[in-house]
Amino acid sequence: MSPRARHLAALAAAGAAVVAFSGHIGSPNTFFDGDAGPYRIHVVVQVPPVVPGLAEITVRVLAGRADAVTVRPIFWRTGERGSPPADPARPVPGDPRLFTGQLWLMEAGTYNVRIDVRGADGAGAALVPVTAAATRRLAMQAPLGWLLAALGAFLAVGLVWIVGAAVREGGVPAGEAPDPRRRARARVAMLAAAGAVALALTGGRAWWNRVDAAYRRNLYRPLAVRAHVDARAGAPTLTVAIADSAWTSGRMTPLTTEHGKLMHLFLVRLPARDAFAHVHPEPVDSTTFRVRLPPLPAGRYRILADIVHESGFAETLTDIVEVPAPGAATAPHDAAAAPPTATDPDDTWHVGGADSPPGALQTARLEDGSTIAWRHPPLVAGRDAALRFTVTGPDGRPATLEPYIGMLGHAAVLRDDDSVFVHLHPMGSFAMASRETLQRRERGDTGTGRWFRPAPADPGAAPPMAHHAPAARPASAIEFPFAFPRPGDYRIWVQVKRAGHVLTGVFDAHVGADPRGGGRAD
Ligand SMILES: [Cu+2]
Repeated sequence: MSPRARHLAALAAAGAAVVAFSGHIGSPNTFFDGDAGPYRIHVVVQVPPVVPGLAEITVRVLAGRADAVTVRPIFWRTGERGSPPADPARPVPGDPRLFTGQLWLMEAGTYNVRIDVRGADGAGAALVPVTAAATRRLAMQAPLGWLLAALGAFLAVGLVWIVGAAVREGGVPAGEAPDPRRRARARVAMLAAAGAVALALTGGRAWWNRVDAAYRRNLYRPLAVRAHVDARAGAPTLTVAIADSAWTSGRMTPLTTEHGKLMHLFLVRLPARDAFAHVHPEPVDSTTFRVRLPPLPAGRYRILADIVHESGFAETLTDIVEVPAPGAATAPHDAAAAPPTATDPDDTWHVGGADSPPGALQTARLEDGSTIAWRHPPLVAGRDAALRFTVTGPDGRPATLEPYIGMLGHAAVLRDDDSVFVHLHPMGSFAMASRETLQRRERGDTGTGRWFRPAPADPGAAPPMAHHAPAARPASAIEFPFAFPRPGDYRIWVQVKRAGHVLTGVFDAHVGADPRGGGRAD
């Protein structure tokens, strides 16, 4: 089938539409801030409503004299050699620093979008991972269904009628009536035509149902997990088990590390969202992860676990757990398993809500007496605007931030109904590991070849195409490229590190609807 025909078939399948998925929940678009050689660029990839489908990409050149930008999607399995040539991105009239282009994403899975920038400052390239997956099947709207049914009936009846008229009156001179023999033949022909139409409709229906069933089978669902907390001897331990045949059957590529961890797990207390933790469970076996919990207040918690597969596919697994009161012993679920002995020094937690209500200037007090501030215009769904936070020390001077888990800052964004969750860092909204695994594949290395364990350090590895520029220079401000996908109320936990301590600032955001009607991503 040609790409176009497949595209049409995908569209035809029960009026189905797909949205691509970026490894987070409910926020499909990818944001990137980084370097393409001598140029500093900001990239937004709006993933297509169908796969195969067209992604919209905008590239803003923030620094450097650029005059040409090309974009190229590289699928993880086919690599650079099996990918289509680069397409030019067109400059936007009236804005010489903005370029837009379109990319065909032909298959569900992870792509590296290669962005090449050329101009007076030379040539540079950046890779932005984009994940496309079908996540939804839309029902056909009733009025459209009735309209199509009426048109179809008109065509079917019309075809039978035309066959009858052709046989009955085809050879009859104008003005003469057809004889009874012709009329009888016409009736037989109409019967045959009706039979043929009925067969074609039945066949079409079978084809339609088959395409629809295949589409439903391939709908993206995050891996199912089962999580529970054991509290023995005052050391509550969280166990997360991947309980999904897609994983246990070994059909998926193993996991790889993101910033040195196989799993980044966030806990948020329900319903008030007044307790938060960011922990890193360690693998116990091929399906089970375990971590000693920090001293969190008792209650029900939403867990959100970010993982990245070696295919570059990033996803967020979620469940709800009950954390017991300190000192309360629960019946152990798994008496044989010993709790982990060490606690990851990068595990952090914070108890408390936002210090200031949503507004143009919001501040939060941090544990060490410093202050984090967020100044922003009114927030609008779908509007691309970086979230920028500044940190001031207790002495009122700009604080010097240190990298925390490889990045100058981390932000966890959660909508009040849990329908949107994003883990942001200053480079953007994607998993760094998605890009690294695709680059490793590009060098001919298909993976670790070992079940599940993190890849060993690779001395032959080429340096990543864009370095972690924000972490290289001291700063008191951090910026996360992002656009809230939908209107609503969000809570944001911003994590920075200062003088060796990880500090968490909590903010509430009220996001309005785009008056032009955009910003819908559900
Ligand atoms: Cu983490």
